[in-house]
Amino acid sequence: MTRTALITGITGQDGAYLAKLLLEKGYEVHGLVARRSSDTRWRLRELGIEGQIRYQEGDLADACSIQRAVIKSKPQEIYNLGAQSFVGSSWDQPVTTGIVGGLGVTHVLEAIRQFCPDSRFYQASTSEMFGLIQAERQDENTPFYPRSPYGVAKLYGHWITVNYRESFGLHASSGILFNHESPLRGLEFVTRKVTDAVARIKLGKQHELRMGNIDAKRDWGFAGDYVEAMWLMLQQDRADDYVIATGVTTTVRDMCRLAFSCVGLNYEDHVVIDPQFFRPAEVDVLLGNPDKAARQLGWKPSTSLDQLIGMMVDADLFRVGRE
Ligand code: NAP
Ligand code: G4F
Repeated sequence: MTRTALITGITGQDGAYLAKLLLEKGYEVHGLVARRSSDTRWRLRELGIEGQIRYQEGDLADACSIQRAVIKSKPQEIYNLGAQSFVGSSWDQPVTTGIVGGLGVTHVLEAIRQFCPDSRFYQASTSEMFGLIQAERQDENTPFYPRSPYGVAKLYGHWITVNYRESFGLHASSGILFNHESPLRGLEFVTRKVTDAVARIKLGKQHELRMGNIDAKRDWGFAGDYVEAMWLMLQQDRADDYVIATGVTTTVRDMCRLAFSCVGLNYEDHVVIDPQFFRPAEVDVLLGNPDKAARQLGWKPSTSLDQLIGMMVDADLFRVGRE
């Protein structure tokens, strides 16, 4: 029998890769799309799946629209990926970030509780919840210490997921995913900002790249690998929480070095440090321990940072070259 999934945030990086994965597995895929004045489906087009999705209009801030989407799609699996996901903007839009990324989770869980209690639920939690890290390598037992309105909102989303699992027996899992990137990453995030600039500088369309704290360290993986982990979590008999990471951390500086070296350039000749890109509070270092996911889900990342950045630089060279 065909399985049905509902994805919130389907127009985002992860939503697009997850939709493709589920379609390949034979799912009927419904996607929640918020009303916007401009086109948001470019990633789905890029992956050649725009016409295969059943769109449900709705907004995570609007509980009625979430209920309607759940009732209409009757999903066996619900992946809640919708959020204002850019940490930097969360200080400028703290309330929206909290309503969508925090309370919005409760809107979805309540709709499940009332209309489809047997559905399985995935919550897009984040390593940003670790913030000011309390252990050198962060795992499922590491205490949280969020450092941004985004991290605080996501922590609410994480705990309400755990709470609905424990209170009502919902099959609700939380994936604590570390940074994951791809050629479909938004241009505001640091890897894509860098690979786009590398392409522009190489092709003579830009000369310098203005950056913030390049001493920050992140555990970066490939989004295509990480959506596999989301799906695996919902195939388990028991819902649980999992850290998904590569177990390797790298400075933004070294990621820049790597990206510029892909086109034979030296990052030091082009990167300019600009205070406007520093944050009110920084997450200095993230390093995940994905052992539980390896053990229980059989999940392992398949893409190194070198391969990932190389793939992103190639895609940006191709795109910028055609502009
Ligand atoms: P993304 O590219 O920024 O996508 C965010 C998605 O959320 C978009 O589809 C956006 O729709 C949707 N959205 C925003 N506000 C909404 C609202 N009010 N109602 C309904 N949908 C709304 O993010 P991503 O990188 O794919 O990440 C997916 C999820 O994983 C997010 O929750 C993020 O916080 C979390 N996460 C990401 C990472 C990472 O490294 N990528 C790591 C850990 C956790 P529009 O296109 O209409 O704006
Ligand atoms: O790429 P970023 O903006 O990602 P950040 O803040 O780590 O958040 C991403 O990963 C989280 C998982 O840990 C997700 F939950 C979240 O939704 C998002 O996907 O910044 C990475 C690092 C930061 O330390 C930032 O200060 O890069 C540093 N950085 C230095 N210069 C910069 C810049 N970040 C951006 N965006 N732009 C810069 O110019």
